Amino acid sequence: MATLSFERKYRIRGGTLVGGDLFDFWVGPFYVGFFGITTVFFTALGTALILWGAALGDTWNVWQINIAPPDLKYGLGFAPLREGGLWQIITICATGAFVSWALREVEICRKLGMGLHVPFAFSFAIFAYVTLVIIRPVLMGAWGHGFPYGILSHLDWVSNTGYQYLHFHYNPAHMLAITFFFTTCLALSLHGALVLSATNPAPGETVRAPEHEDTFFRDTIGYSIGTLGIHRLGLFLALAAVFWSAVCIVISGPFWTRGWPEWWGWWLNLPIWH
Ligand code: UQ2
Repeated sequence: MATLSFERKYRIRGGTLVGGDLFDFWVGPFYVGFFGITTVFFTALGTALILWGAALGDTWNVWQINIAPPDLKYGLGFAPLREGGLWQIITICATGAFVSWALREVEICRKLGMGLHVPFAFSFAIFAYVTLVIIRPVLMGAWGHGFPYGILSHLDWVSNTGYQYLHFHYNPAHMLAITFFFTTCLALSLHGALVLSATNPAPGETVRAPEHEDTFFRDTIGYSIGTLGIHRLGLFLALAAVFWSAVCIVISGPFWTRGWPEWWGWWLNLPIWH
């Protein structure tokens, strides 16, 4: 079915979560909806505040621009705009824009009669960001524990935060997250290579169907996870990587304040060694 005739069938009223029919319209190819309005609002305000924060700084070098969170002395209160208050409002705008975008995805899924897998997956990315700039700072009692908004400055924050716990690679949740990131890469490279090898053959060769893909993996490793299965596995691996990333940082500080190598003392202290 051509895209335009398909859209005539599905570009229909309804499926909105709030606002009824009021925002249930399109602008060109884009669905608007209540959450399209809130996305544009938070994005425009947040971007303007980032530009303001950059203008208050002492450089326009894109690598060095930095908008820092408040000093720890402000705790969980509001800080003056120039002393982290901008960072606080930008964080509200960013969270508002991300959540609005996820809910707009939900409305579009409902119109199309699709599952909610895409907004569900996006919610994990939002969760990871919210963990860094809201959940962990609240658990530690100060907005100053959030990361600064700047290209090099946020890298410095990651490095410094890691070294605060001596050696972050000994954090068990960090180990799990990295393993899931690597396995995600393995799964996508296997999948992308397999699909291209079957559907994009050399000139003169015929395109192959999924039974050839199954057969390739049955012949090489005795098992094929299947065309639906590889996508379920890929979604699981990617979401697990993001989930354990959020866990590894939220336990650092709120639940473990010493170096991560020391955490493994429980293993060294098992009675079986004595
Ligand atoms: C597969 C299959 C696909 C695939 C891939 C496999 C026809 C087009 C990549 C093979 C994947 C397996 C065996 C799982 C590997 C496990 C991990 C943890 C990486 O069988 O079905 O569909 O793309």
